[in-house]
Order: sequence, then structure tokens, then C-alpha cells
Amino acid sequence: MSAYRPAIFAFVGWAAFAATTAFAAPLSKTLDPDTDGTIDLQEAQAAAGTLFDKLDKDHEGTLDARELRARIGKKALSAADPDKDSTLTKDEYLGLVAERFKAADVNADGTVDAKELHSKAGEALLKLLK
Ligand SMILES: [Ca+2]
Ligand SMILES: [Ca+2]
Ligand SMILES: [Ca+2]
Ligand SMILES: [Ca+2]
Repeated sequence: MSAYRPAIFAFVGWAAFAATTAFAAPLSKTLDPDTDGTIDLQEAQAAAGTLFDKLDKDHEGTLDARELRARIGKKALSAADPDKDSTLTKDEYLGLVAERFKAADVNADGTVDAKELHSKAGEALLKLLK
């Protein structure tokens, strides 16, 4: 019955691989629709756009501080708000997303992976996405 052994080892190996993969890719379908384990700028802006629409409760096309809540601090809000009307249009919001995306993409390969997302810059980005 020695033929069983390699099969068991193969299974254990597979299980370990599956566990690692699951751990390394905690990205939801919303953030990573192509499930490659990383977020590219297009995915980030798509998720941000969906969140923007959800947060814009009065449907006027802008987010004010009340609608943004704790997602963006006062200082960051005024920095992302060039026309200084204290609200963010979708363009302004997506501009901030692009900025935070760049900050989170430490190795500048154009994607933010799970590890990069787990940094301070990554968490700041995530706040704008979900
Ligand atoms: Ca992806
Ligand atoms: Ca609004
Ligand atoms: Ca504005
Ligand atoms: Ca990266």
C-alpha cells in the first residue's frame, strides 16, 4: 500500500498551496474582478466610482464632508478639492483615488497587491474604495 503515500503528500501540498493562496489574496470580487490577486488603477477607480454613487445619498453628483464621513480627513479633503467648495465631484474623488493608488503602489508596478494594501497608504486607498 505504499502507493498511497505520494497521493497523501500531494494532497497535503495542495492544501498548503490553497491555504497560502487564500491568505495572500483577501481581495473581494468588487476590488479585484479579474481575480489576479492585485488591484490595478482601473479596478480601483471602478470600485471608487461605485462607492461614490452609493455615498452620494442626495444624488447631486458631489460628496460633502457628511457623506464622506471618516473616509477623508479635513486636510485631505481640502487638498483634493481644488475649487474649494468643500465637496468632491466624482472627478475630484477619482483624482484622489489615483493619487492614493500611486502612494500605495510602493514598487510602482502599476498594481496594488495584498501586501501593499496592508500598509498605511494602502489602508488610506481602501477607505475610498469600499
Ligand atoms: Ca485585478
Ligand atoms: Ca451629495
Ligand atoms: Ca470641489
Ligand atoms: Ca505594486
